[in-house]
Amino acid sequence: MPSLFSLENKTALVTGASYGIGFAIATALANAGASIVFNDINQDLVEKGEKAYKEAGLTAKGYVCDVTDEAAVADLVKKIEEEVGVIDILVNNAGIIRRTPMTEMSAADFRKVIDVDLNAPFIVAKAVIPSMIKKGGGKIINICSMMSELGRETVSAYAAAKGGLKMLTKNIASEYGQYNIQCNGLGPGYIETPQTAPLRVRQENGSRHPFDQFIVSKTPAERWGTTADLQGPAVFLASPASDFVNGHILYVDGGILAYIGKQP
Ligand code: NAP
Ligand code: GCO
Repeated sequence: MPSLFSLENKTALVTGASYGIGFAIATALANAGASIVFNDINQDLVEKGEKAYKEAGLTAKGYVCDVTDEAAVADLVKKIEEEVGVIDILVNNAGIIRRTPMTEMSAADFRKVIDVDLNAPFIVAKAVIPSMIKKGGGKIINICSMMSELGRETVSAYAAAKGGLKMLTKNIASEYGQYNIQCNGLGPGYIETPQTAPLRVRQENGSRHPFDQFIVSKTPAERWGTTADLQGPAVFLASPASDFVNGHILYVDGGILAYIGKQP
């Protein structure tokens, strides 16, 4: 009996997966048996990603594609279906953040974050669902955030996008569950990646960044997450083990959302 967590004979597209969380998730899906395809925004990043997968002993085919470009995404999905196969698993991972006080943020910057972090998951999901329906089902995993549930200073666009992504996840689950498509969110806590590097940079006196200390104090696990912490939950949401899990946001945050915080 194949494992409930086997992804053998499945094709998985992970967006923005040359490094960071996307790379870790794609690696886990590959180790569970999936064939990996990924995209990134330029050829250099795609080549960097393909080299990294090869060094990890994995095969992954990379494509250059800006996930906010609907025509480019349609071409990407067509090319993947011709060259690799129908996409069984989609991980909408590509994302950006802009940390600026809202009253100082330009509308253009706000729109850019919404475009990558919310509009693009819609665009890519819309492109892969028709073939999933024809094939008899599929898995969509949207990478949400603590900011799908909480706000904080300077991340208004990102929180609006990730909050919207939570509801887009629930709506895709509602609209396409009848076709055996499960759409769920994976909500990482604070994870050590290039995106959060500015929040962890050591101070001149060698002390940890105040935000670094703050996050550790707000996390029952008393540490930042690593991309490896996300691998098991991602395989679960991509596998038959989660066939009756739909519209759920699985938070992988070390307990941040459960914790009121240590008494001063
Ligand atoms: P990251 O290190 O910044 O990587 C994001 C990836 O997405 C990069 O490869 C980036 O390429 C790519 N990308 C950005 N815009 C794109 C576009 N328009 N088209 C195609 N690819 C694009 O971020 P990360 O920390 O790994 O985060 C990955 C996802 O997890 C994001 O959705 C993020 O919001 C989410 N998340 C992160 C954390 C965390 O603590 N790190 C926690 C919760 C959720 P470039 O290098 O060209 O930008
Ligand atoms: C920030 C961080 C967070 C993380 C993540 C938390 O500036 O607050 O970048 O937003 O990226 O989304 O789950």
